[in-house]
Amino acid sequence: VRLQSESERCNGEFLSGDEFPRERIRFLDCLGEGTFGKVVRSEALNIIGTGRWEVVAVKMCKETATDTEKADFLNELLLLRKIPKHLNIVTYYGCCTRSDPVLMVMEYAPNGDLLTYLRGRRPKKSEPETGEATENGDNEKTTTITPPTLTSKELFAFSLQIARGMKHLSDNNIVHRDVAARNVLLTDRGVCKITDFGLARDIHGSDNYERRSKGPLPIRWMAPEALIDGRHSTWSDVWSYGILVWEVVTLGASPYPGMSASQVFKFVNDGKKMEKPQHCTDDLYDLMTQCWRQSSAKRPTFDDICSQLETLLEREG
Ligand code: ACK
Repeated sequence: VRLQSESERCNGEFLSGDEFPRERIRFLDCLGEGTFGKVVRSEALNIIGTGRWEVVAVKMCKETATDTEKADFLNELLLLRKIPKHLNIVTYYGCCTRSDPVLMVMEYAPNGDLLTYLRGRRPKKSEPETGEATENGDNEKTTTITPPTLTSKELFAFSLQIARGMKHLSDNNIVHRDVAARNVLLTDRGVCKITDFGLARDIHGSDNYERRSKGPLPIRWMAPEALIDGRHSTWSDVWSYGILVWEVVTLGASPYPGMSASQVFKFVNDGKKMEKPQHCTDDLYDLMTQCWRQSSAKRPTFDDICSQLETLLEREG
């Protein structure tokens, strides 16, 4: 029933001015493929009124996508197009819906997703080729460690930008439901953009969204109330945001290291929290643990989080 009413809603709304002529899109290369969709770096003629071909990202469903996956894709399209523009939310440009495949055109973020970016900035161990002589004249393998290239100030700044984007979503009654480093994009100027609104919901008029459909769940990012009875809200987004900050501080580690999904489920339900990661300041860990308060009402708002991070950043100088 849900699915039907969603696609009916789409058919009505698609007749608006953001339909973009498909022939003015040139596909370049595939940026990534998920289970049901792919994102292609493309060029679109005059999509932002410059009269030129602009580089954009085009998201589309695969032909093999299930009905639920197609519904998630259309949900993302419908939701993204009505979010008022914000620096820290990926900008939606337009769509092609009059024939298949349905395309969603959005701004291109050259640095890809934050998770991959963070992992790529980890100190690397470089080893000379086997048998290659080293400076010492021997030919044993040596290991040189490259220093980390991200400062704690930069990591705070990423966290703050994402919190600003999340505040914008909550101000507009949108629950994202999949807040994670993999769902943040990065521009060439280091600007964070929240993306992937496939699971997001407009909760106008209700405080909570109860999940009804089945699908893979981002268990390690989920608040206890979302895990136990599918209750999603801005407060459960705050919890997930705390996990995202943990990912940022650990340069993209997987939350609850060494634990299986069912162990995570039990751990979180028992009211336990991840320990302070190495190199994490007390202040930032304090912020994470506020986000992980068992009682959702006791968690900070995104507005509080922004203020705390602004103070921390000022202190960094
Ligand atoms: O790390 P990535 O290149 O960043 O791999 C994923 C992949 O597509 C699947 O989501 C990339 N991607 C998604 N949306 C965009 C976008 N708007 N700009 C640039 N890359 C994008 C993402």
